Amino acid sequence: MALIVDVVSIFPGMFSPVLGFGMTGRALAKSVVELHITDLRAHTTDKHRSTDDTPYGGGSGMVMLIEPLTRALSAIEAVRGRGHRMLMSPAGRPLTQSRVRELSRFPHLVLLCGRYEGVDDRILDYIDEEVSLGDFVLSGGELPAMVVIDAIARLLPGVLHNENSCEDESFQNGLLEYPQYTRPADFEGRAVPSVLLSGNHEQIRRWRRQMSLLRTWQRRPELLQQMELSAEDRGLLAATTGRIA
Ligand code: 9D3
Repeated sequence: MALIVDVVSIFPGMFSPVLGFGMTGRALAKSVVELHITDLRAHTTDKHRSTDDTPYGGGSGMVMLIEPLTRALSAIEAVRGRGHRMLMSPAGRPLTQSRVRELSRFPHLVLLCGRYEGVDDRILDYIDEEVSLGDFVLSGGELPAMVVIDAIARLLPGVLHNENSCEDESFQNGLLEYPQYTRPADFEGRAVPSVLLSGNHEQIRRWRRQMSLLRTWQRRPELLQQMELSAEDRGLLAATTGRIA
């Protein structure tokens, strides 16, 4: 069963040039994801085909009109059902890998992309959740919608070449990834760590785990705080940070 994804945007042309490549391109080609782009302007009713207007109460910027948005939602519902409706919004809940995993289990997602300074707040009664990518300002919800689609598509069965390479990735296990290398073994005097050329798979496993722990400790200490370290993990980390386990 394919995941159906509807997107509503005033820039419908942004999506296929980006999503047509790589893993999302493969998901679309294999019909693992069924993507439907709705041009919001097709659901406007005035002669100027307006999708926004000035805010009540004054102030700078424009606000997206609720009517074209809810008309687009109704048109989608009439054809493919209601779906799980998500508004891309800087005021939303920040996306996490665990939420991405949950979203990948819905049969039908409807992503609304805002532009301008925001959307008429009454839209909240017509959607199921607001999703943000984090605390930085973009010019619209289109890139976030594509990020959501990319993050979900790569989890769906039949999209990844190597189904296992999803398993031990960073965030899946709560740690940052260990450093990786490929040829040459020496590049401008920078040698690949010798353990990786040793053929000792138990030593390699321990070294990789240790590097994951060290990098997380150095760069994302809050991730370590949240997790329960095994006795081996505490030993490996202590041995490389010089702190006691
Ligand atoms: C003046 C206050 N601004 C909020 C920080 C208004 C505003 C700016 C930019 C409202 C919307 C936008 C467009 N951004 C998105 O639609 C958006 C977004 C983002 O800007 N950052 C992170 N995640 C997202 S999801 C959608």
